[in-house]
Amino acid sequence: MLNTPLAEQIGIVLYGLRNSGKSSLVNNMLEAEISIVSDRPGTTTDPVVRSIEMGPLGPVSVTDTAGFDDDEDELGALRVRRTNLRLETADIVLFVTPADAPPTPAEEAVIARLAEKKKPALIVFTFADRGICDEKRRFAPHYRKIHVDNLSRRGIADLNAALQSFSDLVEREITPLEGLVQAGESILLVTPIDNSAPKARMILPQVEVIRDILDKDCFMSVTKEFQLAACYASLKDRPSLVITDSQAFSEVSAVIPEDQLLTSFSILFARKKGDLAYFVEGLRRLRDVPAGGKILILESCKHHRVDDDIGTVKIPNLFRKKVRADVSFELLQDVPERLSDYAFVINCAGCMTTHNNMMRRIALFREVGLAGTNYGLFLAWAKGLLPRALEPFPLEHALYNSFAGGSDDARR
Ligand SMILES: Nc1nc2c(ncn2[C@@H]2O[C@H](COP(=O)(O)OP(=O)(O)OP(=O)(O)O)[C@@H](O)[C@H]2O)c(=O)[nH]1
Ligand SMILES: [Mg+2]
Repeated sequence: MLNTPLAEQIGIVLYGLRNSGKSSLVNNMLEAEISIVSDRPGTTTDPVVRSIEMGPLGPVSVTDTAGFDDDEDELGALRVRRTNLRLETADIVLFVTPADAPPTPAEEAVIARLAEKKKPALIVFTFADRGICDEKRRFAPHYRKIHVDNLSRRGIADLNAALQSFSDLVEREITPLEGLVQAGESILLVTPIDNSAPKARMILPQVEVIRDILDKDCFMSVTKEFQLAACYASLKDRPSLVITDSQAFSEVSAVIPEDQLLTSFSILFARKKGDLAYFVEGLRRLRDVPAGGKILILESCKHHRVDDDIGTVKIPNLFRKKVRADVSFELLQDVPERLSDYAFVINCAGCMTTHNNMMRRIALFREVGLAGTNYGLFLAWAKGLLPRALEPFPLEHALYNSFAGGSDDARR
């Protein structure tokens, strides 16, 4: 389980008022003293995340959060914003509330929001040792309730069993080649090995694609770009799909026949991690970015930045060159509150986040009509790899051609 990247895990988030017993519940669920428990309200300040294997749900991450009523000062308000963001991106919410206290208006409002968003959730009535008050009996009628006494651990087994009922609800990420290849087909991979390649190993997208090819009972050839012509000529049957690293796309495209299906690892992962149609549609809207517009670069993790860092250097430079120069950029790791401040959003490749997470971000952008794309699609567009790299995806290919006029270049 510890080898499963966080991105592949189902995210369970505990949400509730201060002192409602969230941290006690996390410790009981994980059978470990992970979170500090005390009777002082506001004990948990930053989200605490732990992984655990949970039957049919597989590996899950459980996140303990700060109470959502911790907003008395500026720091508290910041914590609440952080907690709320966890709520948005949760796969399953455990709404924690003491059985013996009437629901507060804030709690009622959260339940209404969860219902509106159709968020999978369970209500956990903590302090069950004190009995349940009448108002709580009528609380959140459409949700399943589990009664837990954190002191004796009564109800924890019921909670774990109830969580298993979500195994159907939880959408799993597609594999890189899902729906693209059939058993018995051959695939050709082009993987340049240059100075930026890690020593003695392949990068994660390549490894995942290789594994998926084997899982799908297909077979493959793998070559560096400068041996592609020889490799291609040596193949008895033509591969059903050629997948290349984006940086070698133009070279590969020139070497193999025009009617040979070709795409890039990053486009496969844009589809796996997000909504390819939204990312493609965003390319059309690049021409609407106004003078002085603010471009949001939204990443999912903090990583070590190199000199030509993609989010802070590469993408802004290309944007200024290919779209317009008179714009500003802001790089964030979380969706900001005022999305209306931005003219366009470019999402990272999402290696460290889940498909669900990315889809929820996209739903927020759609809600306010914010157009966007992701790193892979933007780079493919800017380097003139479209529409060819979209040919294996007929719908998105047609969408792109509908505004790019079938030309190889939708750029102005
Ligand atoms: N009797 C009883 N006490 C509980 C129960 N759950 C938690 N407590 C106590 O309530 C207090 C608060 O519990 P925490 O688990 O720290 O609550 P929290 O929701 O994490 O609080 P914050 O981090 O401040 O938001 C502690 O003193 C716990 O021992 C329960 O089911 N029954
Ligand atoms: Mg706590």
